[in-house]
Amino acid sequence: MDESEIADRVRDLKIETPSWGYGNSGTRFKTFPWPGAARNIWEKIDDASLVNRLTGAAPSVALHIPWDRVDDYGELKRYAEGKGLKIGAINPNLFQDDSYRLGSLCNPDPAVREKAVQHVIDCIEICKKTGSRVLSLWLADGTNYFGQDSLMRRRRFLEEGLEKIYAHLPGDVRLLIEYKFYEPAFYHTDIPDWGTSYILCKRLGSKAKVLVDTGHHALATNVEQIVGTLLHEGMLGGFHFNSRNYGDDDLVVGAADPFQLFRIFYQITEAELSPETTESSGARQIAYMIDQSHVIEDKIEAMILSIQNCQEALAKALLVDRDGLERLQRKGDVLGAHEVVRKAFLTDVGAILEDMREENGLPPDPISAYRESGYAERIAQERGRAEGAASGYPG
Ligand code: PSV
Ligand code: MN
Repeated sequence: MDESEIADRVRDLKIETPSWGYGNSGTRFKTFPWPGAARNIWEKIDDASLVNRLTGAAPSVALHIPWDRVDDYGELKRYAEGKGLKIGAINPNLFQDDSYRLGSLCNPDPAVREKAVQHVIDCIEICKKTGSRVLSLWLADGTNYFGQDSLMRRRRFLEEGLEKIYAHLPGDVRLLIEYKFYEPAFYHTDIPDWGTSYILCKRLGSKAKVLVDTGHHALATNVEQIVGTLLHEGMLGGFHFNSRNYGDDDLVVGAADPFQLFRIFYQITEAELSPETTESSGARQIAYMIDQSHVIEDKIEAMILSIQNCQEALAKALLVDRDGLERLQRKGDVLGAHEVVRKAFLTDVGAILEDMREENGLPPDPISAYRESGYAERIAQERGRAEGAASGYPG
């Protein structure tokens, strides 16, 4: 692929940023108030809008309900549109109510299960009011001790709840089901892995797809293989991008392991560019989303850097000489084939990205543009330091 084709494809990559990444958040040890951190959804939209203006790549913002609850969602939609943004995925919060101690959709108490289903249905209404096309579901459900509850009974409850939710989905809204192998539950989680999420989605129907959060796997899991498998099955709905060294660290995308991010994007480009899989893989419908919580770093800069790292990984993946690689693969030239992808990864794509940005009227170096804009100083002065977590997670 030549440089101008690479630039065009990278320009088309749109990545959603999460409202909660703009507010204060912390660890279970401490939430450090960041000067100027957004205190409410309106300020989060202001910050997301700046990220979009500087990168040209983040035209939507995900909401978490109730953290971002407002009285008038039509007004919120119009406010976002006035700032050049769309409302993206709606994330129902099924983990912060006292009644969810033993779970939400899998709770042993039918009244709690019903309440959880109703909350998700309310969020579907928010999708309709905001024009959102994605309902993104993550459950904190699980148990801490063997024997605490019946795993199979919980599974039946889960299926029943999801069926009720799915029945309310409008035709143009997709349900993305996220998995996570631990935390906050420590013995089992009810949707631990992509396979469970896949089975649940398959039972529901074609509007349900799997959401891969890159931080939700055991260490040493081959995440790009999961991505490839889901693309093969046409079941990859979207990503929550972030990076991690240990657990679900929610660090800047590509910071901990840029090579893994490249390997993930390579799978996507392979599915997109092979005529046999372009359509069947659903690669063009993938919802690219960031899911980060910034504890000690500048939240806006972290978001810009995450987007740049995705663009870089995609550009490098597109550099791979596919025909040459396939010839070497078929010949069984193990290290020859490896060298093709390694070379692409090690190529500096900075100039391609800078030219692409300039051609599209964007600052060639969005981070410097942000640092020089005075925005951080201005919001620090106007908003001050809000105590506690604005997002409500964790705090
Ligand atoms: C859970 O760890 C998760 O990845 C889910 O996507 C949540 O909605 C998100 O983090 C924010 O808490
Ligand atoms: Mn996530």
